[in-house]
Amino acid sequence: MDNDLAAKLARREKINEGEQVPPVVTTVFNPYTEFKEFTRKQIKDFEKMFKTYDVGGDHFIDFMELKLMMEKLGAPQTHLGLKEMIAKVDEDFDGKISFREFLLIFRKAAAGELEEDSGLSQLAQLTEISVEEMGVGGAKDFFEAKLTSYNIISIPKASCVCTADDPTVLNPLQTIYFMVAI
Ligand SMILES: [Ca+2]
Repeated sequence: MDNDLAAKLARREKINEGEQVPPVVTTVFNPYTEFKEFTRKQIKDFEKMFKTYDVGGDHFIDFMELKLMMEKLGAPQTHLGLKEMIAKVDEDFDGKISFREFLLIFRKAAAGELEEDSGLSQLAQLTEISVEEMGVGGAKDFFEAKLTSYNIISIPKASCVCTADDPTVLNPLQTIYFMVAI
């Protein structure tokens, strides 16, 4: 049984026994209180950046989006390198980067916790430069162009981008849906 369900059942049991039980508070991630080391402006900028790279708009940066992001930043990573980048901040083990996990990259960078020249350290350094240079709109254009080129060039050879045993990578058919959805 998952913890949430167990907690709910335990609470229901207490209510049935006539006990006073405080209401269950659902914790919503609040970047401003959880990441107090960043200014509101910085968090807004991180959020814009995150949304730019979250091409699919599902509030996560997944493997393929991270791959494109690193290419865009001029620091393309190997398949294994990308996996390692995600693993370093993937606190909920879902194989993709939430906005909270994205902020962890910059927290770790600021705290000097990232290995020099590691993928995440490059990401932290390069995103700052890239947003200043081209603005978020420019990055978005790049992704759209990139996806169009995937449409033309990569689909016939999709097997080289997609690994059958890798659930986080889209298969060619899903890639088509993914692009249509945009
Ligand atoms: Ca995650």
